[in-house]
Formats: sequence, C-alpha cells, structure tokens
Amino acid sequence: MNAIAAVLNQPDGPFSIEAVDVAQPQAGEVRVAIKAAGICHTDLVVASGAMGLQFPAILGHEGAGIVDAVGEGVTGVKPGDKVLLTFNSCGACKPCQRHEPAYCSHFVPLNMIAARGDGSSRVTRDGKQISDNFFGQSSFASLAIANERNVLKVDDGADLAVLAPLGCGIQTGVGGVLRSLGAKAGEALVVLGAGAVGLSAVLGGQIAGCATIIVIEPQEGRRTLALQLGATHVLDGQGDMATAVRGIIPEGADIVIDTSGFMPVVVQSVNMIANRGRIGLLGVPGSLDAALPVPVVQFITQGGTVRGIIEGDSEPEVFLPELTAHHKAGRLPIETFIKTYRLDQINEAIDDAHHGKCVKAVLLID
Ligand code: CXF
Ligand code: ZN
Repeated sequence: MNAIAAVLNQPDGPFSIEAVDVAQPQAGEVRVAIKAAGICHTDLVVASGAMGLQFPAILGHEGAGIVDAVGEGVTGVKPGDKVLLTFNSCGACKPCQRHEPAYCSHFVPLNMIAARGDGSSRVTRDGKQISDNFFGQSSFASLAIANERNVLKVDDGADLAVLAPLGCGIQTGVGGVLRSLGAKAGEALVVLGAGAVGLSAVLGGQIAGCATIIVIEPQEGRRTLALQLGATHVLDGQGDMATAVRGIIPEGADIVIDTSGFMPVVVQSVNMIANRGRIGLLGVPGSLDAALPVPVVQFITQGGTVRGIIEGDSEPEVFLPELTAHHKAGRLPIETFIKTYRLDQINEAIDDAHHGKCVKAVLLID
C-alpha cells in the first residue's frame, strides 16, 4: 500500500479512509502527491450513483499537489513541480482543436465516469480494482494519476489549499462571466446562487468592471459574503425576482448567470434581461427533465441569448495562469469562502456543505 484514499463503497457513502495501491504512471500520465482537494457539487451528484458510477470508487476533481512521477513522453512537468489538476480532454477532437476543451467530444467518458475505455484502473485495494480516473484525477487520495493535459504547473510558493478549487468551481464561475458571457465594464450582471461558483461569478463581474452586480440567494450568510466580495445588491429569491431586478435596473440585466439549477428562479431569468441580454446556464438542476420555457416572441424582440456553460469555457493552460495572477494581485480573494478539513473529515465536510455551514470545502492531505 503506497497511498490512502477516501473510498466510496456504496451510493451516497459514507466515504471511508482506506489504504490503496496507486500504480506507476503510464505514457502521458503524471502521478501527483495530492496536498489539497476541493469538494464540488458534482462529486456529490456522481456519488449518488445516478450517473452510473461503479463502486468502490475514488472521486475528487479539484486536486492540487506535487508531481511524484511522470510517465513516458511527459515533458511539461517533472517530479517536484507544484501543480493544479483540472478537467480532462482528448486534445484531438474538433472542439479541442478550436481551443474549447470544456466541450471536448469525449468530455463525459473522460471526466464523469471514473473509468477508462479499456476497463483498466490505476488504483487497487487488496489487489482488486477501484474505479479511478474521475475527471482524469480521482484526487480524494494521497496519490492520484492525472494526465499531462490536465495538470498545470504553478509557482513553488503557491498555496495549494487556496488554489485547488481553481481547477473546477472557481474557473467555472469566473470564466462563465468573463469568457462564456463576455462581461464588459459598465454592464449589469445578475448572479443566481451564491455558492462557490456564484461568488466566483461575482468576482468575475468585479474583474470585468460590471457597474451593477445583483445576487439572488436565499441564505443570509451567503448574501453577506456576496456583498463583501463586490455585489452591489442582494435579493433573497422570494417573490417575483424579475420585478425586483427591474426595480434596481429598469432596463434589465445584460447578463444573467445561473449557478443554482433551481428552476423556480431560473425560469424568471428571461424576464430579467435587457435587449441583447445573455443568459448563461451552468447550475445543474436536480432533474434531467428540467426545462427553461422561453417566450419566443419576447425573446426575438429582445435579441436574447441563452447558452449552456461547462467549466467557464476554460482553456486551462491559458485561463488557470490568469486566475492565479488575479489571486496573487488580490482580485480573487477566494480564501474568504474556503474552509479546510483533513481528508479523514470528508464526511463532516460534506455534511457541513449540505447544511450551509461552509461554501467551499477543501480537504488537506499530509
Ligand atoms: C460539471 C457540471 C456538470 C456538467 C459537466 C461539468 N462541472 C464540474 O463539476
Ligand atoms: Zn466540479
């Protein structure tokens, strides 16, 4: 046994800390000694088994650590390098060639399944395979196998406990506003939901210079955080939100970004936008049947846009360095909403997240 991992043995857990063996990296792979790993809502959705996860499994897709070994042909990183891990992509399909790896034609099998096409796993427990390769990492473990494409070298002085969530939640929120929806100075932004992704969207709005940033969020503590991070107005989500938004910005919002997946509020977004307004959907609803009815004539008249967003349209090798630079310059104070736990406190961290006691939980591994 050369590692410990938070192993999920059955749907919805609990996770149990167990000794495992993590193989040497193969060609193109990078083995990383994980030091920190954020917990993202997607980990919990997949943990439920709803996406067909094979148990036992190791999840985690906001890992950060130190390169321990590299496989044949890897030239971008070397043992000892500090790295952030992010989503995986094939690099060969049309979206990847267009520098849109978040829309890789193989995104689902490479990220959401915790398996490899050939049925192999790099992690075993008592000689039996454990599902790994979740988002090309499975980083709720002290050692993880990633790929050269989904690791990014950072400065030796980087604080991995703070930067780990850049690899998914933070780039999704900031990138959703800056990259996917192209926020510009002076625009009016509405953010639905003030979890880690929503608060990151607020920070994206700040970076863009949005004149108005309205956050709609039922939890008071999160509304307070949103105001501290740059929201100009907050609403609690009760009643007609489109009327409330137009009470603040009569012409409507240039951008509405949904991070909540909570359809009773999301459906109101079509009445919140100004002419040529853009609606971005990135919060995943609880049901596959969730739908957004668009009043077509009104939408045509408005010249509105509605689009889905994955990972904030990130091209990790370009956007993650931009985000680390924003953090270094004080424009991305994400530590204000990160709470750290030891890996063996993973179940407590998830419980805290469910009960609104933390916004972004990050697990630390010695
Ligand atoms: C996910 C959200 C659901 C679609 C795929 C990407 N993002 C990360 O957690
Ligand atoms: Zn995620």
